[in-house]
Amino acid sequence: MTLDLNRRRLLGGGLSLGALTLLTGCDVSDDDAVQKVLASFSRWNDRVQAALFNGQKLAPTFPEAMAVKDFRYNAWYGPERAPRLDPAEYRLSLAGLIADRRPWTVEQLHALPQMSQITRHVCVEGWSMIGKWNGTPLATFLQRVGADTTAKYVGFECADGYYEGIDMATALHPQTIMAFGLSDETLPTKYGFPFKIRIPTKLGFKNPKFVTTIYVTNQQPRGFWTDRGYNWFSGI
Ligand SMILES: Nc1nc2c(c(=O)[nH]1)N[C@H]1C(S)=C(S)[C@@H](COP(=O)(O)O)O[C@H]1N2
Ligand SMILES: [Mo]
Repeated sequence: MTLDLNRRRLLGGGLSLGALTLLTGCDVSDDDAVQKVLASFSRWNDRVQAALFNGQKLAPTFPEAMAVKDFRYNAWYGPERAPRLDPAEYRLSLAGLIADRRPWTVEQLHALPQMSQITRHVCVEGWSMIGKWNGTPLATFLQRVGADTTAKYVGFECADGYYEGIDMATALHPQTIMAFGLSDETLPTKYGFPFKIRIPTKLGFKNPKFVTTIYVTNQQPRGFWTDRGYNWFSGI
């Protein structure tokens, strides 16, 4: 399933995991195929990927019956060490190029308009899984707080010390959500309570959990796994 550069150029921003499946006949749920997709992600230079990213092209969605209820947990430590954030104490901090930087409570966050998505999460460790997440488009939230959406990036800091950042086109993408629920239930502790940023156009590690700060900036935010050698863009 080697796609040469010209074919990649032809595919342009339309290249998705679904398209790769069709073109290559590889089932991306197959671990070996996932590895090959991942290898092609890394070979592809960040800048080219960002330029080709189409802000409106949707990641594949799946029927409800394909959503896995017992979702796989992942972090660099075991689930028993996942931060337990007290819903009464928790506050989401806002920083950077945002007009209204008042902190948000869980109650306020849960009152935001919500949608659901059934999409595939792909982890660089070579597994993928379809899940159902409920939440608010990050674009809706950014507009609500008066974020400068002409800025280049949105960054995230997490209760476990993790950190990530995305370009504004990805932040405003209609499938990029603040996920408050998984499998129609409140997002459990280990999956990122009170919310994770769910981005089906990105690899799993660009989906930060236990988010405690959202900031808007023109400087490219660092990423936990990018600092450890993975591509910053890591998307489709
Ligand atoms: N805060 C935080 N977010 C994180 C991670 C982490 O270690 N800490 N791991 C990332 C990785 S590598 C993956 S695959 C997903 C796993 O999310 P899940 O536990 O909901 O499957 O979370 C991502 N977000
Ligand atoms: Mo991952």
